[in-house]
Amino acid sequence: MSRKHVIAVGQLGPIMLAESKAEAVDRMIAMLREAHAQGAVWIVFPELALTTFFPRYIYETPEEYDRFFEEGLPSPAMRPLFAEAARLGVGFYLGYAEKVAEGGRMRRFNTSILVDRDGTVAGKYRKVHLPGTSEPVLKADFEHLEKRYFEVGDLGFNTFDTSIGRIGMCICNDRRWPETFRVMALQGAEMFMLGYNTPTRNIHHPEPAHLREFHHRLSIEAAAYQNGAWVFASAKCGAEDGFAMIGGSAIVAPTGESVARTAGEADEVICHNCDLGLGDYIRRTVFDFGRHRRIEHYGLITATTGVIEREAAK
Ligand code: CDV
Repeated sequence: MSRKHVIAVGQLGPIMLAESKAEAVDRMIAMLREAHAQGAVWIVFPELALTTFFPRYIYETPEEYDRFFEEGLPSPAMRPLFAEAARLGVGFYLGYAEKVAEGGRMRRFNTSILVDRDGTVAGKYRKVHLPGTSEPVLKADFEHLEKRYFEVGDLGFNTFDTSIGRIGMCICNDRRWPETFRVMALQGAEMFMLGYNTPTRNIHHPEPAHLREFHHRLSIEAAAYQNGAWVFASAKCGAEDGFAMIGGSAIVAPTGESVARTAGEADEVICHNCDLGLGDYIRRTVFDFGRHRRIEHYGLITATTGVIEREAAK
């Protein structure tokens, strides 16, 4: 069986607060069709792809923010996308805000799904590394309140066997953490798919703007190489009601090289004919985990979160 597939990334330009989910879905369907016309069998859409990046705003009650969330799979808003993707035989990754009744209470997560080429849901992931705060910082003209609106994901970093191969998922900030990818690579992930919304300005520290895109690229290229797997990273970007977010959506080969990148900050499709065998030599040689990993020295990775305090030497 051929292990080559044309896979696409469907970057979204800005979605304004006033824009409807139906409009966002129409834009994704247009990109789905474009990807299909280029021979793609799968397309990766961004994090929270149905609405503006609402965690930048302060809302007090669920009555105010529940309009950004989806219930059920497919949710009513997603149905046209599911239908068109199944008709074309194109699988997809989609990020959305999930609201679900579980354990006798209402829960909310920053979630992504994999939908296979026949329209069946092949996997679900709930974002683990939630950035920002739960209370407003109030020093900036926008906030990053993911910890206010979402619970930490409870599904772990799994991999999913699909019609095109074994896929692992993560979301935005997760890509900055090497643990994310290694856990999935240890389960044989051949592809990592992720969406992101990365504000151009770091509200926690006055960082030069160019570093935002550099750190994004550094993270996904390192993840691909260090795990011998493909990375597909899809931005929602541009200025949403004046709040700028980086573009730089990319397809990264297991060699760590970006083989396709978006050029702008609008809706844009990039595709690449991906050889899933390309990472085999990396996983057989320098990153042959079974031969070279030294887990007896990695205990601290799961034993502590922060740096261990040590008395200063006299
Ligand atoms: N949506 C995100 O997770 N954004 C973060 C920002 C806050 C740094 C990111 O890692 O891109």
